[in-house]
Parts: sequence; C-alpha cells; structure tokens
Amino acid sequence: MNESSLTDLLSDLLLGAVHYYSSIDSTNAQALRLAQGGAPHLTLVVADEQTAGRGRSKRRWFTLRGSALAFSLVLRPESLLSAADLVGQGGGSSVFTRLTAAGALAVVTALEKVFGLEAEIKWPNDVLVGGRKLAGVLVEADWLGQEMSTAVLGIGINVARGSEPPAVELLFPATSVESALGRSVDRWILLHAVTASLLDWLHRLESPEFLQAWEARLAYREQPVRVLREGGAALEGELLGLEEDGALRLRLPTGAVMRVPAGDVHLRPAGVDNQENRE
Ligand code: BT5
Repeated sequence: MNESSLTDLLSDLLLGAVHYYSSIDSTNAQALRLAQGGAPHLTLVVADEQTAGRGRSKRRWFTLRGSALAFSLVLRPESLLSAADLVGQGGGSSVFTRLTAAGALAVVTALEKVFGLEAEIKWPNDVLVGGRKLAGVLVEADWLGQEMSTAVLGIGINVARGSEPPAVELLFPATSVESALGRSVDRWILLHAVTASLLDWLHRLESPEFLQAWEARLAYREQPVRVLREGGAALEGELLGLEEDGALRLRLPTGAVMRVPAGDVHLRPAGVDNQENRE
C-alpha cells in the first residue's frame, strides 16, 4: 500500500485528506501533530506498523507490520457537535464516550456488513468477537482553554491470523478477523468499510438510533459483570444497558441501580478474571 493507492481506494468517501505511513510511532500522535499544523476535519492517518501504538492510560497497543489496521481520524468538533457539547471537561467526557462508541460501532457494523461476522462492544472501547478482543478505540483531544479544538479517533483492528500480540502481553484474550472467520481477508477492504461506517455514525452521533444501535451490541447485557475503576473499588452487578449520555447502567446486588461513567474503566464477566488491573 502507498498513499496514492490508499487515496484512490477511499476516494468515494468524503475525507479531508489521507496520509499513509509504512511505520509511525502512533497514528493518534501523528493525527494530533497534523491537526496542530492545520489538518482539516476528517483527515485520515493510516499506518502499516506502529512502534508506540497506545491504548488508554498509557497502555500499549500492538500493531504488527503487514497484518493489522491502525488508523486515526482528525475531527474538528465544531463540525460535528452542538456548541454545548464542546465546552468544559464535563461536556467533553460524554463527547469522548460517544466518539469512542462511534468507533466501536463502526467496526462492529462493518464486520457484520462485509463478512457477516457478529461482534459486540465491550463498553467503553473494545470490540469483541467470540468473547475475545479484536479491536480497540482510543479518542484523544487537544483543548484551547475550555474548548475542545480537535478530537482524534483512533482504531486498531487485528486482521491477519498472528496479528494478535503474544498472550503474555495481554490479560484479556485477543483474536483477529481471520482467526474468527477461518479464512484470509483483504484488510484494505475492511478499512474502507469501517471508515465509511464511521462517517455514517458520526453524522448520527446525537440521534436516538445511535444510542439504540450501541446498546443493542453491548457485550454482557443482562449478565453479571465486574467493573473496575481506576483508583476505585470494583463494582459487581448486572449490566442493564446505557444511560442517555453513554454511562453504563448497573443493578447492584442490593437492587439499587447505579450509573457508571466511562473513563478508565474495565469491564469483565463476573468471576472470570481477577488480574484485570494490569491491562
Ligand atoms: C485500547 O486501549 O484498546 C485502545 C487501542 C487503540 C489503538 C489505536 S491503533 C490506532 C490509534 N493509534 C494509537 O496509538 N492508538 C489507536 P485499552 O482499552 O487501554 O487496551 C489496551 C490493552 O489492550 C493493552 O494493555 C493490552 O493488554 C491489549 N492489547 C494491546 N494490543 C492489542 C492487540 N493488538 N489486540 C488485542 N489486545 C491488545
């Protein structure tokens, strides 16, 4: 792949610009740098390999050369959201949650459409197939004072068999599109489909059908889960669904219903994994 073939492949999508790197530290980092230099809304940054791919809270994301998809979209929030959503870290956090969900929904709907592969969203930012992590989403932003000037929506997808990192690097099991399908696939066709689907969901970020589609694909719905919050006690309860702002609705063993805002939160089926804090 090179930049001009990729630009051709994606030419039917209304993107701001397309940048391709055979190797880069992180597409999110590069997208933020390009945005600081004035890159327009919907600039897409794609890399074959990431040498310092990142997850939430400085965790690592592995993208092996020739086998996966790693890409980031530059978003100018004023082109996407109502003014009230742009101001202040409070409003910002629900914007982050929704953008993250848009990334996960884009992966899930593209996998369904292109390969008939059923995937689920492990709230807040993972895509699972058969209970294993196949993709992750990371949204980062630059702020001008209280106002979000740029958001960068990054998606990493394991495509080829063997693109999953070695198990010792992981506490949650991983998979890839090819392992799940049992056949080889063209990762660039998947990139096109996920990007098209992402653009579509971004247009409907504030619509009721966005929340419905997201909730319908939530993993562990109506099942017992553990929620681990950074610096907080673990919560156990039944996963009921989503609040309007994308927070998780959980029924505690006492019967009380609690909302859990997204953030650095880990979700697990209850009683499965006790070492989640390392992920
Ligand atoms: C995420 O964080 O899952 C967000 C991943 C976002 C990656 C994309 S790639 C394009 C863009 N550029 C970047 O630099 N990042 C974005 P989190 O929920 O914190 O999960 C991180 C954890 O996932 C790690 O600690 C590992 O345990 C696990 N992990 C790392 N690489 C993985 C992989 N390829 N497949 C499955 N799990 C992985």
